[in-house]
Amino acid sequence: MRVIKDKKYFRENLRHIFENSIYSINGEEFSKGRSNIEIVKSIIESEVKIFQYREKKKGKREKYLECMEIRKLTKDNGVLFIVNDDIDIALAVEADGVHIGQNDIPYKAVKSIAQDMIIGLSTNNEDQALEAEKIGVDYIGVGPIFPTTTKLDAAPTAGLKYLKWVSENINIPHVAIGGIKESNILLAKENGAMSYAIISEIVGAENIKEKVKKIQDIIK
Ligand code: 3NM
Repeated sequence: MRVIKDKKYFRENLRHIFENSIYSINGEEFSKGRSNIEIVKSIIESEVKIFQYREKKKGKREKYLECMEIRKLTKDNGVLFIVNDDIDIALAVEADGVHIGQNDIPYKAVKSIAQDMIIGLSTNNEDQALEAEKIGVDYIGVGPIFPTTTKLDAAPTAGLKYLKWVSENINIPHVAIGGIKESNILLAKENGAMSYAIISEIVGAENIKEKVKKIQDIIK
């Protein structure tokens, strides 16, 4: 029987889906001239199972149109699709989830309009992680693990110590983020990372499939 990978399936299997997985995020300015859609096709072909749409430079309409196309591609291939920040777009395209930051609309407000969605929250320290767990967030971002120039307003590097603390003290799924590369991902794994959110190292690779394969071989 073919499993229907809808929101309910993803919610019930979130931990399993996150464990030892790449969580790929787009970033067109680092993509060597390739469009977000081309990147999504490559990451799906590379068998990445979690994708977040994050776009800070485009207008709502363009983002919506890209997300419509990405929704179809991810649905057809059983990929968990999360939209960063834009709850309206996440709802309109029927994404599986939405990811918010500490300065966005608070979790409870998001939950009130997107009850059945997976909701992720970025955290940079222990207090934020404990609070996220307490209020019922589905998963947390943990970072920045390493210095990154991809996110201009990134918090100071939280480091491997924070990651290790989360792995030992927080029970909801988490994804390590910030400066993760093929060359340092083993350190994140050794410090308890459950999954790995990566922008520049993947979208900026000449050969995305080869890069993903190399990373998968390290984290599996
Ligand atoms: N959020 P790269 S770090 C989007 O710490 C984002 O919450 C972060 O990009 C956080 O893999 C980051 O190219 C950028 O370093 C990650």
